[in-house]
Amino acid sequence: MYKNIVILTGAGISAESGIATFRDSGGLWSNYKVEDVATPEGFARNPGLVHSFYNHRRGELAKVFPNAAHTALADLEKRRGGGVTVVTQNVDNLHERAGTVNLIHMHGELTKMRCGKCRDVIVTEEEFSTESVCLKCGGVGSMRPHIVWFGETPMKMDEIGNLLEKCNLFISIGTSGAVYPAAGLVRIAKASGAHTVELNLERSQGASLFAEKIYGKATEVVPEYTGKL
Ligand code: BJW
Repeated sequence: MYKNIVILTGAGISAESGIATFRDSGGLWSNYKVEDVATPEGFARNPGLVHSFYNHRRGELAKVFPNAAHTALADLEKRRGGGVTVVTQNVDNLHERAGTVNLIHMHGELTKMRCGKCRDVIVTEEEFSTESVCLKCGGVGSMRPHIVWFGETPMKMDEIGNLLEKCNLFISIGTSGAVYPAAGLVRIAKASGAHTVELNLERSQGASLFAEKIYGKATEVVPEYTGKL
């Protein structure tokens, strides 16, 4: 019986809900240049483009629903009554809409914006532009997506490190293992003595680091695996 379970999720868990992944063929990075829409430098160069990229994705998120993999993780947390935390790289809100409560968004959230001047964070479903005004400090054009771009520090890293130190089971779901520090979390879990499992459509870049690997669609392999825990 595993006492403390940490589950890392990536874009693959939301793919069957209809949200595009990043690096699969036809993924977001086939249509947009990472340096234009997912770096602070890109935002400084062309904030209008970055706002329209995230406005569009926020709009798409409102049209989709959690799938059987999100629900299986929420059920696991309820059934175990503690000791299960989902650390997601995803900026969508499908885990919380499925019922997951112990959740860390390490790369930020699509439904939040923050002011680059006063740092105030708001929850929103609205569209933003270079004319948008911060309701707290009145700054014009200072609002930016509450998202971790390349070169920025992921959120709640200390909390994630503490969880991994106590973890007995680390499950990685639907991530290519291409982006650090998320891709390195498995090494910390292993150093803590945790059993490590990869559930993905195909071998990720870090597949060799996992003790157990199961390949298939998230909506099939996740309920099957978590149903046994
Ligand atoms: C399915 C499926 C189905 C599909 N069922 N599976 C050189 C070496 C090492 C590191 C670096 C380096 N140069 C720079 C770095 C650091 C950099 C980095 O990692 N770069 C790499 C590209 C090399 N990282 C950073 O800059 C990070 N910050 C940082 O390092 O700060 C320093 C620091 C470190 C530690 C402590 C403190 C400080 C920040 C990274 C920010 C990432 N941001 C993004 C954008 C978010 C906003 C947005 O959404 O717009 O986050 S990038 C993008 O990639 C997004 C994702 O969260 C992230 C990971 O992608 P993910 O989830 O893995 O998706 P895919 O598409 O890659 O893979 C999907 C997988 O699902 C595939 O395997 C499919 O097979 C599978 N799949 N259908 C099951 N149905």
